[in-house]
Amino acid sequence: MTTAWEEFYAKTPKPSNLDENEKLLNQFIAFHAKENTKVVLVTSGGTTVPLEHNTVRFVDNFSAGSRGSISAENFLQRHYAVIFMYRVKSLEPFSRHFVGSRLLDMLELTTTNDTPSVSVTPQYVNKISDILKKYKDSLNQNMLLSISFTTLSEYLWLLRSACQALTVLENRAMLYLAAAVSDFYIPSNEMATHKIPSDEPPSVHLKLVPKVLEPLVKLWVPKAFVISFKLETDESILISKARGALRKYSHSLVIANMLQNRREQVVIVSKDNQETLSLTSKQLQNGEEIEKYIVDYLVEKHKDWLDTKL
Ligand code: PAZ
Repeated sequence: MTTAWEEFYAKTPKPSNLDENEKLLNQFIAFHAKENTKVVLVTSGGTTVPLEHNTVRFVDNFSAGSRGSISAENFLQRHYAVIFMYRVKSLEPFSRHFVGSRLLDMLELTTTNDTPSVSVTPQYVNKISDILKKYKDSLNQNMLLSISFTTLSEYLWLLRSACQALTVLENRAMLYLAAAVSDFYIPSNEMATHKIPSDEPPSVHLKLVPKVLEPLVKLWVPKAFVISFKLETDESILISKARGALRKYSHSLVIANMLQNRREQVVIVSKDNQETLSLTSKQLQNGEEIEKYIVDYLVEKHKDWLDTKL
């Protein structure tokens, strides 16, 4: 019998740039297989579900990409090579520090004899050069590969390809699945071709997205250290949902977070334990980010787990 996820891939056309992305993934992973580096796949940002093939409208999933982009920087800091799989226009490592008009606010314009010149305001030179150095180093040392998606189907195709490419690294691969992935979608063969007319209320029939964590853990990267995320708005069901996911998919850890306080608290749930990581209001005021503590925790857990595989 065909499973829901097999049916999804059989019926959903693959993205036109998938072959190119697979090439980049294979080159990056082959390099790190030789170097013996640990590699983490960080997924980040929300997926869209188009309502029309010629898309004017879509349903979007909430996520700015903060969790993923901050975590990616912290994994690099801990010497992991990072595959950053992100939603187009969501936050990216390093450039996230300069979004909106922040970069412009750090620059000065002077004009001498009608000739304009631009420089960094002295108080920001250290900050910019520090971030720029880390960014350039991560590219020059081939430690960061960024690949992007927008729609749910692009995400699911890319995720499978990334997982399959990571198999060669066996236990050295970590998956950090922070993207906010749609639970509902319209199958390609049921989607309107053109813009849905607005002369009467449309009837939109959404189907459940197949839970790909199951084949991911069992078939695509069975030896990897896999961490999924669980986002809820009702605290009373958060931990039971996280435990339910662990029971169902038997992966390594679930990071449970509430929409309302996700920047300051997460609970890391394992089969027989749960640990709360939180920031004090003073730490928050000082600009500390919880992702540093999450990544430190995971790096240690990955190390302990690798030791059990020797
Ligand atoms: O990207 P962001 O920092 O705004 O939000 C991060 C998050 C809440 C999307 C992430 O921590 C998360 O829980 N991702 C999984 C969401 C889900 O349960 O589908």
